[in-house]
Amino acid sequence: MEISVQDYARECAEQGLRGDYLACRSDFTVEQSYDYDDAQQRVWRLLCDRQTELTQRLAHKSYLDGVEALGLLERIPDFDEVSDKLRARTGWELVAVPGLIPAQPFFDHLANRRFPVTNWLRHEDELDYIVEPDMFHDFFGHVPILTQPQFADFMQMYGARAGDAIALGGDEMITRLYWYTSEFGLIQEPGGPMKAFGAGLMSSYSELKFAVESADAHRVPFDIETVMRTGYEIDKFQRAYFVLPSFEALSEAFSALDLEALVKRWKDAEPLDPATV
Ligand code: HBI
Ligand code: FE
Repeated sequence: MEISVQDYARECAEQGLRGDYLACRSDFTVEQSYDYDDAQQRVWRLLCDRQTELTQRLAHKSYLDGVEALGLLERIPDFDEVSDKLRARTGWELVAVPGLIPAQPFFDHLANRRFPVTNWLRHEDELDYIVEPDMFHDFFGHVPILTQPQFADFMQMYGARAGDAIALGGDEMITRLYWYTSEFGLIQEPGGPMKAFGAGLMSSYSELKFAVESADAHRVPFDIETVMRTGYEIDKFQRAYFVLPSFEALSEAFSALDLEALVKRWKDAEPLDPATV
C-alpha cells in the first residue's frame, strides 16, 4: 500500500525537507502557484545565465533544441505554458510537486508522461549545490531533453516498468538505471563529440565540465545490465559516467530487456564498483 500524503508530509517535515507536502493532492501534485518575487526571478536568471554558458558547449544538441522549443529562460517558467509546447512534441507535460515524492507515484507520473517539477527555487546562497532537487534542477535539468522522442519514450517505459522491478526486489537496480541515464548520462554519437544530457550534469556547473572534458572522468560505454549492477554515491562527482551511442540505443535496450530475469539474477549481489567497471 502506498504511503499516505499525511504520513509522507510528516516524514518530510521530520527530515527537514523544504516543500509544503500538506498541500499535496493524493497523487502528490500541487498547484505551481506562480507567485515568485523579483529576488526569485533574479536567482532563476543568475542560475540560467551561468549554466547556459556551459550547456551551449557541452550539452547534446537535442537538449539545446529542447531549450529553444520550450521558450527562453529569462523568467521562471509557467508549467502549464511549457506543458502545452511539450505535449505537442512528445506527449509529455509537467506537474508541480513540493519536492521529492514517493517512488511509486513518481513512476506512475512518468508512465503517464507527466514529469514532476519542484515548485520552489533554491536561495541565492545555495547557487552551487543543494541537497534536495529544486525547480532549477528539475526544470533546467530534466525538462528540455523530454522533447527528444526516443528519450521521451524511454522515460515513459521506465515509469511503466519500474514498479515491476520494485515488486521483484530490484529497487536499487532500477534506480541505478535512472541515475546513470536521466541524471548523469553522456552521449557520443559515432564520429561525434562527447556530450552530456543527464539532469544532474545539466544543473551542475562543476560536474558538467568534469564529466565531459576531464581526463580524470571514468567514461564507460553504456551497457544496460552493467548500469543496473553498478553502485553510486549521491554526494560527490560520479566515479563512472555511462556513454550512450544514441538515444535509440537506450530505449531499444530497455524495451528488449528481460527485467525479471536480470533482477532475480543480481538483486542480492554486491554492486559493481563504478571506479572499476
Ligand atoms: N521525486 N519529485 C521527485 N523527483 C525525482 O526525481 C524523484 C522523486 N522520487 C523518487 C525518485 N526520484 C527516485 O526513486 C528516482 O531514482 C526514480
Ligand atoms: Fe533529478
